[in-house]
Amino acid sequence: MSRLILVSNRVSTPKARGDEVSQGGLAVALSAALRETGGIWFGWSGETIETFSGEINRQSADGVTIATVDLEPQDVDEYYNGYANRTLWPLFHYRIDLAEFDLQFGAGYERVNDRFAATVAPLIEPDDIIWVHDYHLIPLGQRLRRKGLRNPMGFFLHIPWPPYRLMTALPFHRRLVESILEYDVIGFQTSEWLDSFRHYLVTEMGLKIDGDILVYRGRRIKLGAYPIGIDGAQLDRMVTTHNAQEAFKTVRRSAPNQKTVIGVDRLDYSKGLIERFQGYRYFLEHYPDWHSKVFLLQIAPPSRGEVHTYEDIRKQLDELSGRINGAFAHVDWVPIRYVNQAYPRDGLTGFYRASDVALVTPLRDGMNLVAKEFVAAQDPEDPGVLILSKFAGAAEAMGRALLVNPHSKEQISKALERALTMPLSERRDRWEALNDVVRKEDVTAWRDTFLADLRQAEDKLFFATPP
Ligand code: GDG
Repeated sequence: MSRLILVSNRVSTPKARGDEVSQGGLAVALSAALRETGGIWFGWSGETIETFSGEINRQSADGVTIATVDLEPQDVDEYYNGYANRTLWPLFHYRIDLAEFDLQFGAGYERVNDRFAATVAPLIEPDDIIWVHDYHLIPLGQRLRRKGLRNPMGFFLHIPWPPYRLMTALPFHRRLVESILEYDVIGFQTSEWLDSFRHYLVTEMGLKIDGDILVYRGRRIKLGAYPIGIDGAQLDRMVTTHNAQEAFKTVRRSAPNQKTVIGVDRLDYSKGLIERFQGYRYFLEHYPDWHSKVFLLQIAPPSRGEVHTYEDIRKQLDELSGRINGAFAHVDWVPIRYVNQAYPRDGLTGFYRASDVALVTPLRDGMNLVAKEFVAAQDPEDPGVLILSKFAGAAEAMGRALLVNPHSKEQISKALERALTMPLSERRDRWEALNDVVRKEDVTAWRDTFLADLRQAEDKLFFATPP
């Protein structure tokens, strides 16, 4: 089988071999695929260097090479903090009000994609297949093609694809979309994001799509939805570890007569944390019987601190959680425990298991793995209840969760009351259905389906040489 070349903005390097605590399911699954065929995982080191040199930091083991490059501070500002996280991220998460359109960002984005292409191209052999990840690197395939590479290339977008009209608000949107059409397989998390992409192709570009195949300039491109998932077996192992059990006991002992509602999110405006806290406050106002009997444990490790909108949301959340606690707390009860630190993955699974309800209420989310991790970590005899935003990609297959509109404090509040009083038989029934989905649509299925399609491109089933 041909070697696999993975390219993503950041590369996951395990601290130790088989270290499950430092590597998430996605990294483990991709590393395993690399080990099967041999290959390279390429990306930014996370380090900066005064002048870009293209010098590669390498680490090789088991036929797999981890290769990274350092970027200039200006690259990081314009490409990573700029175009990726201040333009595409907000726009693709429907926050056009937060999107910044700056020519310098676009120039930096293209420059870094060129730099990535120039650095990785010499490492690629003619028989390799290439899999590029996420919004940071949309034009990479095109840049590799310009260097004469004819390898099968696939692209997977981890975040939503915005509706047609929103996409056209991006200056030079067509240039970005044309670059994506250099791949042979283009994958999205859900059929909703895929439909938005198709809508753009048909309406804006007048293209015809035959089933899931787009014929573009004489080439056949496969378009698909590939829902990402978790590694269920990894989670099962983690939940039985000492750390997980300690974390479980810490939560249970800290409030023996209270129910636990958990939220776990990167501190990001797309995760709907403000709306979640407001929904929880509404619940406390309307169901006073629950005072002293429930608390919300919100774990929210800060991310992207260099982008000012993230500072803003952090301030708002500090204030709102403080105000809610100030208004409702008693000497022996704090309604929100708002924690701004990251926990090790194994401890996190203990928190999930100790919780009665999870509030997963993003305003928009490509998929959302927390929803799946919470379900997989439950005790089958006495499972907790998942409250899930209908705007998370995960909702497409997890219809047995309590689905809510995350903008509606009434719906969040009602769902909380329903979840906290749900009879055991209903909890089990819903959990079994959800757990089936989580175990079936797991990270291995995601990876293997995508790679199978990419290998079909290799066999020229989708991929045809221009006439
Ligand atoms: C993007 C897309 C898509 C969270 N807190 C801690 C911690 N986490 C872990 C969770 C989970 C991961 O981070 C977050 O994944 P999500 O899927 O929820 O969200 P994004 O980070 O926005 O990811 C998303 C995903 O890519 C995959 O395609 O699902 O839609 O936005 O695994 O457990 N991990 C540790 N400590 C924490 O405190 N160790």
